[in-house]
Amino acid sequence: MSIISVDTIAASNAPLLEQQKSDYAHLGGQLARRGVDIDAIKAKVKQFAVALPSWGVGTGGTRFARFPGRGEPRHVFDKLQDCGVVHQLTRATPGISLHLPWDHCTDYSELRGKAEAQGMYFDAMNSNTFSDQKDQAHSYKFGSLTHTDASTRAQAVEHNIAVIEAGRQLGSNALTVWIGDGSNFPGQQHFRRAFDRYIDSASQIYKALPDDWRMFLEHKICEPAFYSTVIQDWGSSYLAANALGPKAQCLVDLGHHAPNVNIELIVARLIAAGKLAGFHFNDSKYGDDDLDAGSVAPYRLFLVFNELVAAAHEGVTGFNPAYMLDQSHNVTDPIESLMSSAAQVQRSYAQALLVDRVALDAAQDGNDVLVAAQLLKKGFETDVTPLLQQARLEEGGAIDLLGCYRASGYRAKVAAERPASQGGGGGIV
Ligand code: PSV
Ligand code: MN
Repeated sequence: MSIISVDTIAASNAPLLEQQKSDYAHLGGQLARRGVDIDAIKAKVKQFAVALPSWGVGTGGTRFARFPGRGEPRHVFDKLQDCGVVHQLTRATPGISLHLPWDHCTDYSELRGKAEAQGMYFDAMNSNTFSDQKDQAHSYKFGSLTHTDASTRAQAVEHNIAVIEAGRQLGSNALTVWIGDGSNFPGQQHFRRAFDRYIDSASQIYKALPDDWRMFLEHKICEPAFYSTVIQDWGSSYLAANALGPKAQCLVDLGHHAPNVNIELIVARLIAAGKLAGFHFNDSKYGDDDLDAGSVAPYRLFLVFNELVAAAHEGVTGFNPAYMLDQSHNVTDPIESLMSSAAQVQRSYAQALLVDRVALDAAQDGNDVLVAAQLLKKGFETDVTPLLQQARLEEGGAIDLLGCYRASGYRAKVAAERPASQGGGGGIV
């Protein structure tokens, strides 16, 4: 089922075909001189998928304000359709990661059927115990899975189990747990007891996982709790994943670290420990800014992929990370941001595939520092745009993502169908 007509995509591609052919051949010639087969890299890029966050197709905001765009999705079916546009043009985003109860739906089999008709499936499910829902018996103001009150913890556990059940109906096979639990004042929380309560609650959720499911534990250095966070870093996440068992692994959201933290090193450590669950890709300048992937620090994204490609190349056992975007699109059309972020993640992957692993091993073993550094730079500095475009073209996508999307008039069309959503203030008064 196509949301953007096949003719629109063909019309957008037509004037670019000749130039595309020659750019691809030129890059192919350059790579051949390095002993790299461009078609082999293209085949790997075509296999690569990054899941879309359902919450990413709506305009995001800060705690100060949100400025909604036109044609905001009204419900999960609208979100699914917007995700379908991203996938149709990029051919790189067949998975959708849902967030409950934001994406609550009375008929999950209908939702699953619609996704499948779009050639899509449901990736990891996310639970929300970081905000209170209408008619909820116990408040999460002072925590959820780690709350001092047993009934509040039980309610949060129950919600996670309901999310697993919804995910089972949707064909998902993973639950991502991120909690906002922590403290705002020194002394507010007994650190060790709060962590113990987390393990106790999380193990009840773990027990409810179907056999073929994984549980992704997502850490975050701060926010919404500003003084301390229970699962604040990969160390806490790793301790928890170990305590829970083999199905529990650590999810790395790129925005959830202190500035200057070496995220690629964390990735390498988790791979070595067999505990890398996967990623929430985004970029950041100050903290959890949820900026578009690679928009600020593309080299860092490349270095993360360098670790991933190295692990795959070396055949590390159990290495099977899940890839998702997690961004907040505050000032752009979310569909445009998601498309360019998916392409950016693919770009980093392709560039990492170009690194000469044999030469890098030799340079590392021989302490040839500059050559090692330059081998990485050589991959990163290669403009793989024609390769990405060719992969999309061959899969029925758009050579020029933005051009095609804008020519389709999709945003204006949905703006006419969907009532304008309210903007408004955030939490600051
Ligand atoms: C928290 O900052 C986070 O990264 C988690 O993944 C949430 O599920 C998501 O953002 C949406 O709030
Ligand atoms: Mn995240």
